[in-house]
Amino acid sequence: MTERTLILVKPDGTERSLTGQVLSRFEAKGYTLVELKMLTPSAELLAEHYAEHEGKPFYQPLIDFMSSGSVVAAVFEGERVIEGARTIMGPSDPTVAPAGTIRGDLGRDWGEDVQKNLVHGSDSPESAQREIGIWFG
Ligand code: IDP
Ligand code: MG
Repeated sequence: MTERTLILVKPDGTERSLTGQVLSRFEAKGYTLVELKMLTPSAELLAEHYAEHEGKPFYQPLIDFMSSGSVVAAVFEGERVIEGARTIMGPSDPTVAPAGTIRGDLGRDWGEDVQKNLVHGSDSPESAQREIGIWFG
């Protein structure tokens, strides 16, 4: 099967009415949208999703932020979509994310304990399979 990745439009993205702009970048690149839904995720779901970050200083602020509003969860499909989506997103810190990336063009630092950077994308085939199971299983 063609590669798949989990994309999330985070609560800052839905709150700022940027859902369409964020998703359109993956579509415009040529990847295929195969699953889509909107929800306010529970702390339990987010603890599973972000298990690798437990114990880090930004962990609880991250869980609080991600459960604070609507999240749009999507699955995109295509050859090398995991790597390609990460390129489109840009690095985690929106202040230094290059222009042309989602985080670089649409994100900024808001002086909070967690970086609000609009979008999540799986970082490996193992993560993608695990995360798609969590959000769409
Ligand atoms: P990623 O989303 O680019 O894969 P991760 O390292 O997996 O970045 O971190 C998950 C999320 O946690 C980030 O997208 C960001 O919202 C937040 N985060 C990561 N590192 C920091 C940090 O050093 N300070 C504040 N928030 C952070
Ligand atoms: Mg990550």
